[in-house]
Amino acid sequence: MEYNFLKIATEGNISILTISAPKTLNALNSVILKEMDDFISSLDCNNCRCLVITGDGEKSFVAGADISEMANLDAAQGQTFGAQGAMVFRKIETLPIPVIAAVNGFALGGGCELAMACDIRICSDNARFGQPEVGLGIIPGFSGTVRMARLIGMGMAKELIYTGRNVKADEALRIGLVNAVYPQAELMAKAIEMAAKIAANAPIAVRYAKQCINNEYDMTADEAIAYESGTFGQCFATEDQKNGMAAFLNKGKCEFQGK
Ligand code: CO8
Repeated sequence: MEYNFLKIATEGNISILTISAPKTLNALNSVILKEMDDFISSLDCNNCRCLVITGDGEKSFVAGADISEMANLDAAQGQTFGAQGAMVFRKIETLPIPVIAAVNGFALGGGCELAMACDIRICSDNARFGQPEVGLGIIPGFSGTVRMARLIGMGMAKELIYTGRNVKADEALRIGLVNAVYPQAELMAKAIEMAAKIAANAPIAVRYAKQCINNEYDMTADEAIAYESGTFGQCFATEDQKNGMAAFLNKGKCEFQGK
């Protein structure tokens, strides 16, 4: 598929999605969101074992939703635009395979929300995170009020969303918004290294782990424990489990087939 605002690359069984709208620091408009939806929906998760999302250039991951597109929306149009972004980000969050955000600069508004919809966030040392929406007369509309409190806790999420202040990479690391910070030049190599480590593991088990962590979040402890036990049991119906354990017992290494 041809895209105007996305660059797609593949390294082995890892896919790399680069959002590319240099004139607006990769801000998300409805066309880019549609292209992201098309790409996510068409991704072959049987062959691809991990997705990395980044932004083009060295300045910005995604500088938010496109303010020029939003400026004249009425309430109904605002809801439609918000729902479009929220739907695409939910597809990313629930994609069967893990998604790593390699945040290479500004991750503001919808950019921070996109990063939070990914499973794991790492960033460059020049990255800046923030939810500046209240300074524009709106609130985070791509599920930022939902995910930020879950990720970094209610108190810190409320501070960041009410003040709209920017968070530098070192603070993002301290508050758990990102897992690691690297020099800009090393970021993509580190993201691919992490993706390759994930991709070398048993893919069905990795999927089940993601499914468990996501789905168990909204369950009671008893429901969650039962859900994990059931899913754990399913692992024993895979060839990967048989081959992985046999390889361990024979002091070898397993090339998992995802069966
Ligand atoms: N939308 C549209 N254009 C943008 C955006 C954006 N979010 N961000 C940057 N641009 C454009 C600038 O207008 C500028 O264009 P031009 O060259 O034509 O003047 C170009 O990108 C370069 O930007 P700057 O000159 O401003 O670059 P600086 O290095 O001076 O500043 C910043 C970089 C700090 C990132 C600055 O551009 C900025 O503050 N951008 C806006 C950040 C922001 O407020 N983002 C949040 C937007 S709101 C949002 O994301 C809500 C999500 C939920 C939506 C729900 C819908 C209902």
